[in-house]
Amino acid sequence: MSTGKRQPSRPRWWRRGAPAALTGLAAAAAAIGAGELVAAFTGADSSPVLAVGSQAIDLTPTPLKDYAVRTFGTHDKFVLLSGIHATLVLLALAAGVLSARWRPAGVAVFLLFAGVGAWVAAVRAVAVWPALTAGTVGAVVLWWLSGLGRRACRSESSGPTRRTVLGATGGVLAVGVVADLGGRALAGARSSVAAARAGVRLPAPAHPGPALPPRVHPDIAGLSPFTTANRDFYRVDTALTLPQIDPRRWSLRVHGMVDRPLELDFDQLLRLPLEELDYTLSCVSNEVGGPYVGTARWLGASLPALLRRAGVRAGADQLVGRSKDHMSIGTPLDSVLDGRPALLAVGMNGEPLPVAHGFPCRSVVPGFYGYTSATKWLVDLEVTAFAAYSPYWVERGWDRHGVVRTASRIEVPAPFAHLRAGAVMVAGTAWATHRGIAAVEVRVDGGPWRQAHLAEAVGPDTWRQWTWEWADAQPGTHTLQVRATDATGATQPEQRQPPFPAGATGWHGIVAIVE
Ligand SMILES: Nc1nc2c(c(=O)[nH]1)N[C@H]1C(S)=C(S)[C@@H](COP(=O)(O)O)O[C@H]1N2
Ligand SMILES: [Mo]
Repeated sequence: MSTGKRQPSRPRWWRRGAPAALTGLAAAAAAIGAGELVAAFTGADSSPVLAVGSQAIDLTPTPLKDYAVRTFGTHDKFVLLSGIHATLVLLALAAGVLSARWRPAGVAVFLLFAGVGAWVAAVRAVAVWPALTAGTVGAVVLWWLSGLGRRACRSESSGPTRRTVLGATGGVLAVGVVADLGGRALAGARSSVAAARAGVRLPAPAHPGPALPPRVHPDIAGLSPFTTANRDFYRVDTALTLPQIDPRRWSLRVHGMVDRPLELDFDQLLRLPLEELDYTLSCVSNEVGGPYVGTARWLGASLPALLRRAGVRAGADQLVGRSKDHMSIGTPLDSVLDGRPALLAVGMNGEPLPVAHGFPCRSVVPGFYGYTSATKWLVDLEVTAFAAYSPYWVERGWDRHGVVRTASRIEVPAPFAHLRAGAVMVAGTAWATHRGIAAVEVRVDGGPWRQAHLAEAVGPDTWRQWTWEWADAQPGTHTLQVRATDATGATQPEQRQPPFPAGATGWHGIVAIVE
């Protein structure tokens, strides 16, 4: 080069812009860290990131939410939080660059954040302090770092060097990340009800469930067990952090169109005669052949008995359950009272309800999808009318009744399994909760339907497993399909419908390769 001077390898906007952007990132880390630390004392659901995330879930249009559950399944919340964090990173980088040009601009971005966070907190009725602290800390830190940066640029001999600015930025970033992780760990430890749950002693049932007949489960490798272990039970809810309810501070209010409103604490609930119920719970969002279904032995008090004690008034046709996390779930009242074993459940497969499944109390009403019957973290029951109130999912367009549709799936062989020609065992599960399964049929390559062998039934409220021997599988690629008939004689329709708004329909099929 003519000057003999080493040319900068990167353009000027990068040399100036990248460190400036980093100051924005560091300020954001400090802000989030401060917010989490304060939230550790004001309650986990006041964390600004979680509050904004929860608000986003509630504002998400139904088709998008449906898509998210379908595409990301149980990871939908992780995807949402990642999206929020990615958005924050981009905004923070921009705030850093802005404040290098004009210091008040970056500060304004953080104050705007504080405003949005505080507004969301107010709407959700959680503490506004975490959001206000976060915004203020972010604004002050960015003001300070961008000041340092300017003075370094003017390269006053006594002023800070570029190295000092980068060091300060890195230090703030590290402190922010540590505060974030620490705040979240502290919030978890402070609010955890793990110890309280471990201390719960469930009484023996007054009405124990009969032992499961041994032949409810065909012993075939790859077929799901009849009873789903708690740790394998699907989880669907809108909770970004699991509500932590200390049973000693829990109570259930029963009110609305009743003659004698009542309130019941956990000890009183446990003193009621408890029943055991084997019951298959399923989610309306389950696709044909999907995994959002499970069977457990639930233990709980009779829900209809409690409603009778309160005295249901004429004209009521809906029972609305509300949870600690403000979910509302409405069930047709005549069904709850028609003699089916509806429960206020406290136990699941021999232990207190896991926190993820509604500890300390949830409802279950056989025959209905979870979204119209199975309120987790239940704290309030209101007897009302459909005309008077639309619960959360109904407000978002889902069918207000939510009666479980007949469903069946092939579990063995697995999709695209490579099989040896000859005799092949086909097996799976079918459910039509509260109606019961009367028949399951299987067909190969669109040929005639063949009756599957039904394993023993426990009752109409649980799924039924089935097997079918494919006697002479020939080499080639084959399609296997299944359909079930419920105890009313209705066979699953072939026509495919998506889960929205009343549950998926259509036959499940798999492709198998016979060699
Ligand atoms: N509080 C609360 N209860 C809830 C929900 C929820 O989002 N919040 N989701 C419902 C839905 S859609 C289903 S399918 C079941 C799932 O129960 P599980 O997670 O125990 O399997 O819970 C129901 N109860
Ligand atoms: Mo669901």
